[in-house]
Amino acid sequence: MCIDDRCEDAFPRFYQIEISSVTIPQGKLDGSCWDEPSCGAPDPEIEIQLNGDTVGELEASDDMFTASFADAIELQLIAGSRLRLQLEDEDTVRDEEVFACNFDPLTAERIRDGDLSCISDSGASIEAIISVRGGSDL
Ligand SMILES: [Ca+2]
Ligand SMILES: [Ca+2]
Repeated sequence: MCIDDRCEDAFPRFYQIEISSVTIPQGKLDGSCWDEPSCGAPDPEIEIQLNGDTVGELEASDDMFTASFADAIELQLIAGSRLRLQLEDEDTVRDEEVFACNFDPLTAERIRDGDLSCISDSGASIEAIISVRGGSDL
């Protein structure tokens, strides 16, 4: 991949993933509420899985249908890595999965594009970008 006229292999390399925003539908697929009592709004959380292992979690404020995440996750990626961005409603006992973006594998083309966003039929969405850690300092 090429950054500022310098071209290097895309893998292995450190990348950072930023979640710019997420949207959670008003109810679950079966029509029930995210949180009881009183049909509370969900508590957005992003779990990042690499090759099936959880490698990072980002939490937003509680009780929101849309959220953004200030922190970024840094990951070392090798060729053929499977990346999953899982949007959840954080719960006391067990978090509820809302929706996930899967990249199997995460390709150099996708990284060059920089966009890891995806959207579900039910209206859930994750807007995410991936960039080389340190950006133009390479
Ligand atoms: Ca819940
Ligand atoms: Ca919750």
